[in-house]
Amino acid sequence: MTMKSADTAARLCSACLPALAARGITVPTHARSGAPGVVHLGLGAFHRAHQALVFDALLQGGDARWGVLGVAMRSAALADSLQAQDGLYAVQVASSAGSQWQVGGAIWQTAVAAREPAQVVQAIAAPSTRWLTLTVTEKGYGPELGQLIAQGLAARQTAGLPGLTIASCDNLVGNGRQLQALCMTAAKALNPALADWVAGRCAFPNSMVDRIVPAATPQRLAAAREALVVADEAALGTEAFWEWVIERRFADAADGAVLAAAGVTVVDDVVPFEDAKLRLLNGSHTAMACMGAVAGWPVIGECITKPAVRGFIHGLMTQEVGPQLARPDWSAYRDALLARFANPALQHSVHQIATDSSQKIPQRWPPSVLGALRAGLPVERLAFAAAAWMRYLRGTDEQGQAYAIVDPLGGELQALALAHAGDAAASVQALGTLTAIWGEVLPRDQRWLALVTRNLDEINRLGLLGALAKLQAELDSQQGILRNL
Ligand code: CS2
Repeated sequence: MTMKSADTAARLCSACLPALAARGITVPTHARSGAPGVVHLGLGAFHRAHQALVFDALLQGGDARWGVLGVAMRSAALADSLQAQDGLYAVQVASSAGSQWQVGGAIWQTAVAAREPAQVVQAIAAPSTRWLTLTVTEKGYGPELGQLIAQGLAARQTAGLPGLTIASCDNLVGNGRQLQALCMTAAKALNPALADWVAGRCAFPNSMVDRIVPAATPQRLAAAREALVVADEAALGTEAFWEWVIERRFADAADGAVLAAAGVTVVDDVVPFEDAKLRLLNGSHTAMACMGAVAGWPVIGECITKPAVRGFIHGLMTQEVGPQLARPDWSAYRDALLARFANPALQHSVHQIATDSSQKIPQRWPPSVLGALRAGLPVERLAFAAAAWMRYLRGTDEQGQAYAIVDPLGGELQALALAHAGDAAASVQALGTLTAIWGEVLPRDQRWLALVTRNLDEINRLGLLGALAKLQAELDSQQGILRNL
């Protein structure tokens, strides 16, 4: 047998499951065929290691309504790989206690929206479908998405079928409401009676989802191959922690109890959880991503183990962001986050997190800056993070290594950053006043702009680590003065 035929033959598939179970790997034993009850848009790593495993647990418990038709929005490669593996993929869950492989079995079918849109519309309109879930990333929330969903809902209405629970699971503020607005606009444009039907029959819960799931690396695929003996092109690594908090707002009210029994937190108001997560976890992530990219630290685990960065992130969460939050246990969430960031098994690339920063920053930083300014809290670390982003946009690290700015506004932002590279004040005038990123108020706040300018100037002169040390020394001496008053 040649290497090639050995490679193509030995792929993860249903027939492999008994052998994997015998090796101590957790595998699905539930039936994995039939009509899916869930259509999921956005087949990325996050969904497969988070929600799809919750659905897998429900299926394993005997509730056959949670099989998923997984829709990749554009790229066919992953959907086709999963199809070739009978929808199966392995997840390596790593905690301080060690790591364990698990095979997820909730994805029963796949499709590609760009390649077969009619199939997606039909799936949304299928009698078995009860839920439509989404992880299409921040930039996915455009009119096209609303139109795709509205077409499926129109077919449901025509067929006299019940409404759906339509749950956005992206890192947006009020993600359910944003998706609802998008779908209502598209429904109205199709037909006003459809808009009434959607408003009356479909539910758009807000939802906070949390699990760190880095994109798979060649190392992870090699580890999967070693653990499973067969190849798995869709393998992933993640942490043990996961959290899904969802608003009690369902097309079928009984689903709340079903999800709660699987470990999902069902609440009347998701906002306190969403604020804490977007601002503490994602806000810190984007800060470390920009800092790490500039300084040449490739993964979050390396950033957070540098004492200067750990101190900075701890201070950011404790002094500037945390006191504004309504989540009652935010300081425990912060402490857990510091440990999660340091998980050495994750190898979470700073460049992956820095991708699409222009779409992520609006949820992650400006609400905290505005809240801190209103509450009289410090904003020095948030200003440092903003400055690090501006330095990041130049596309070359401090060792002179070039990297790509992957962002829908990347070309424009990089051109602005490079045009003013040596002049912090001009950079901040160009990049700190973009209302699409910072909103209406911060671009006019001279105190804020001056703080960002000072930090960018120090980064330019002293390097990222030098500027960080100087900031910390200044903050320490301010604390000292306050203590001595
Ligand atoms: C990260 C998130 O890539 C990013 O922007 O901040 O994917 C983060 O890992 C998840 O939201 C964690 O729940």
